[in-house]
Amino acid sequence: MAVTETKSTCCYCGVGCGVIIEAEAGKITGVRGDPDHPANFGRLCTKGSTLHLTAKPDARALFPELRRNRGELRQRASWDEALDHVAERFASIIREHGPDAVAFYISGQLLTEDYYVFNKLAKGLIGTNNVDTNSRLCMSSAVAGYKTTLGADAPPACYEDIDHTRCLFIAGSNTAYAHPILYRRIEDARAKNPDLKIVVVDPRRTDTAEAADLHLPILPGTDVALFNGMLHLMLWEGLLDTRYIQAHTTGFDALKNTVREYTPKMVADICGIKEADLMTAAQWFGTGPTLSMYCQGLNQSTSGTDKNAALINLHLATGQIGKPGTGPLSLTGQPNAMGGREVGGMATLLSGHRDLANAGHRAEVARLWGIASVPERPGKTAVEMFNGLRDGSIKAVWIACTNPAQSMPDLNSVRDALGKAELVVLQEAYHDTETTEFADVLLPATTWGEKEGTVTNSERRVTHVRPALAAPAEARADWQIAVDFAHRLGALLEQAPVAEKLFPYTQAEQVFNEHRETTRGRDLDITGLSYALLDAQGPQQWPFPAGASTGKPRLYTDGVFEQEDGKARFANTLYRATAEKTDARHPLHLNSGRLRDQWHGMSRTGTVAQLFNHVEEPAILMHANDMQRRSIHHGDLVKVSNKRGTLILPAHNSADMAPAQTFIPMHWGSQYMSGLGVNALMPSAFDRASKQPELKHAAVKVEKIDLPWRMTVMRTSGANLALLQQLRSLLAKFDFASCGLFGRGEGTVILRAAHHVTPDPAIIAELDLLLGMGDEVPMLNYRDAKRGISKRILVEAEQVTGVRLVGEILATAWLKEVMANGQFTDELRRWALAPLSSPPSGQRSRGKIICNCLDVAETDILDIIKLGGNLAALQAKLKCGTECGSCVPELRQLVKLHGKHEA
Ligand SMILES: Nc1nc2c(c(=O)[nH]1)N[C@H]1C(S)=C(S)[C@@H](COP(=O)(O)OP(=O)(O)OC[C@H]3O[C@@H](n4cnc5c(=O)[nH]c(N)nc54)[C@H](O)[C@@H]3O)O[C@H]1N2
Ligand SMILES: Nc1nc2c(c(=O)[nH]1)N[C@H]1C(S)=C(S)[C@@H](COP(=O)(O)OP(=O)(O)OC[C@H]3O[C@@H](n4cnc5c(=O)[nH]c(N)nc54)[C@H](O)[C@@H]3O)O[C@H]1N2
Ligand code: SF4
Ligand SMILES: [Mo]
Repeated sequence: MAVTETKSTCCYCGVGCGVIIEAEAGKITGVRGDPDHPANFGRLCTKGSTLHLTAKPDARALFPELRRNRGELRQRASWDEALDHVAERFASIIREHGPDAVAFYISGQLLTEDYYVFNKLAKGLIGTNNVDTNSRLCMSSAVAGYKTTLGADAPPACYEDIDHTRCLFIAGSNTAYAHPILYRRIEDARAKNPDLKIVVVDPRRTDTAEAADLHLPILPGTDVALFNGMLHLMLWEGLLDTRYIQAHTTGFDALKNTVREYTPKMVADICGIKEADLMTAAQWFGTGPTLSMYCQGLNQSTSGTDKNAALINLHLATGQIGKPGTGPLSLTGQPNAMGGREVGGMATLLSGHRDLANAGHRAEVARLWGIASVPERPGKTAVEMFNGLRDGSIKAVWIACTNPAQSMPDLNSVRDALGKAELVVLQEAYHDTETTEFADVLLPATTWGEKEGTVTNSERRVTHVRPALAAPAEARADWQIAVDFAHRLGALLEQAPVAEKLFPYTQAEQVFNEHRETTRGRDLDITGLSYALLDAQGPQQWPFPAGASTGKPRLYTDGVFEQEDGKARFANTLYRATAEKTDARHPLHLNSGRLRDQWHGMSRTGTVAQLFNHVEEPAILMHANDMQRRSIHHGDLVKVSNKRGTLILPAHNSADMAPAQTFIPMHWGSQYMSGLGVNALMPSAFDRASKQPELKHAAVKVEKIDLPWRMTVMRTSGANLALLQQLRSLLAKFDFASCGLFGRGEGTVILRAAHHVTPDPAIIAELDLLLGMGDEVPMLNYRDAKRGISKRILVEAEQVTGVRLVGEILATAWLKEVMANGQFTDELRRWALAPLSSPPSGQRSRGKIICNCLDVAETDILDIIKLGGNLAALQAKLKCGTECGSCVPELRQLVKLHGKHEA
């Protein structure tokens, strides 16, 4: 069978790397970076380079499923049954309660074509603006920040500016983890240009911060004060470009008045940083050329729009925009957050960067779509939409390509809302997510490697996404599902001809061509693009109007902005504290965000064993003093709580955290741990302008919790994913539990659990049955009932394939190594049958895997560093950091922390 190669994109982050997918006999067998793609020139990070390992049907949603009544289990159904049911329910709700009683909650991971069709379905056919997306949790403050200042939602800079800048100002972005291939470009630029200064603004000492020339560990939420304080200093130091301000902007005087108050002393106090550092930042920024990059540390905040605007103010005031090496470059999170904004797939936007609130824009869109009007009433944004479901004003919700029961803030209310909804339709590529539990109808969607369409990355670059395989089983493309539904709903609403006319598409390309037309004459004009051109000339940046031969790498080079008078507007930004203050009862800040090797709710990355090797279990990161004060040791279980919820998980001591601050990764939800994950604790308070919720800050209490009964289970089976799926049903039966994979290849399933008493033996019996490690199975079995200790070791064909430790789990780390090796040794036999529970002496575990590509562990790395080795020595001896490079920032940090410093 011949191997086919298909050019496409990575489906993870907004860097938008090009990939070449290798497929053989109907299976994806490999992936590599596309050397011709201008986002990555052939490189991929740990997540991108393991994409082919996620292409397996085991965890996928493959057939439609339906339940007609709550309380029943969903049953497999045909597409006709499923879609007719949904159409009938939607039609009856719309007839009885009006179009605003239904809603669509979609995703920045959809392709532009998918997005376009959903938006048109809601606004064009049904007549509601209730279409919002997970981009509300992600980019809406960036959109609002750009629009209030520059007049249009367009990142003005490009990746190449990294090579031309002298000050890279990174705020609220852990680029090394979240946009790794962009970070590789930063490392390259630094190597080439020793004058390049990197400033990182982040309350946490992330790998990105660690590598910076200046880290400003500001207190959570104080960015506006910082940026205003920098402007204050730049003003006094004569670092402003007054000619630029005069010629190209308005509103400076009001802002000048405001920032007068932001004295260095006051700002240093608010932000918790040194005045001298503030001065350095202002000087470097003001001298420039300065390129800023920012992400969720700015966006996910009740002052997210102001944070964005206050940073853009600095670029305008210093004239650092529209020139090489300058500009405010908002990093988009999801692969197609930009595309979603382009088609206006949100409750407040319309196609082609138009505004819902603008009557002229509404008329234009209605004309383009050939309908009388588009609805005027603003739609509900994400948090409001789930509130609407809870209070009954919205009866039905259609969710596509996002997992709100895991990713929305204040999960207990969100789950309450989903439980109360009359109808929940979920269009998913994977079978088990936190949201699947609430779905009355599950519609199987195609995903990475199977879809066609386009995406736009952080630098406005559009790439043609191509399928390498046909759809598996009965899965269908997202846009096709929406089109099929539109025809059925149209018929029921006696609007069949309208629906036919609005949704004539049989190919993704037709959708693209229609979307293209809506951009004519707009800031993002792409009338010069086509699938054929993208295929022939590669990915292109917008604007790319008809007749152009290339897109525009930079915007506003002429100093003319998208505001009516052509001038950019300074926003008069005032610092406001975060919505939720810490106090005596909830004294700690809770922050959250991403890990290097996991993606959001882990439906995809959670199927790949090696992606757990870097960080294997959920934990709350804390400062040593905060732990000490509470008598918490590294690894102890703690209870984290506030008025919205509770979460039990291990506490880890982390030098990255400032006192009184804690961090929980966003990835673990109820599919991978007991409890709902960090969003049980996050507030749904949102920014007034952008409606983006504050997912980066909550006030919490942390207490040590004593759960004496402990268990670790590990099993290598031929059907890991199926086992993982079954184990999930047991997670909630323990006070604490987490499950996942580890190792290489298919890896090993692991379940850790703790409970305040010995659990019901029936639960353990059920577990044993799932594991195939019941009493009837011959295996090594040591039991000390008095001490409550038991050890079971399953050996199959000379390989250790199962371990179950109860009561005492000290040997877990060692046994993980044993399992990963597989080899059954005498030493293991002796240990298994002895009362001893700690690992045999001299046995150490490899610890965290730092280099995922070459499987290099922390312990081996530290050995070399302690002998005086530097990064080059590590790369030469262990080869770590020589493949995708994602671990290089961490290797540098380890050398810095543990190396022998030259005297
Ligand atoms: N590995 C990985 N990469 C991803 C993703 C993933 O799931 N996994 N998701 C993608 C998506 S959708 C997104 S949106 C991006 C997000 O990319 P990033 O925004 O870079 O990632 P986060 O970890 O969410 O948050 C960034 C930093 O904001 C800091 N922060 C918290 N509060 C504040 C504050 O008040 N001020 C400032 N200045 N900083 C603060 C946090 O400490 C954190 O280090 O990542 C994308 N890339
Ligand atoms: N505490 C906290 N919460 C956060 C954040 C944070 O920093 N902290 N970040 C927020 C941000 S920035 C974001 S972007 C959100 C992300 O939150 P979500 O959007 O909920 O995250 P994902 O897990 O990526 O969900 C995408 C879903 O789509 C499915 N899927 C994959 N491909 C396809 C496809 O082609 N079609 C369809 N129909 N389905 C598909 C996947 O299986 C997955 O379940 O989380 C937000 N929540
Ligand atoms: S940086 Fe990594 S996750 Fe992001 S697009 Fe590139 S390969 Fe994918
Ligand atoms: Mo995001």
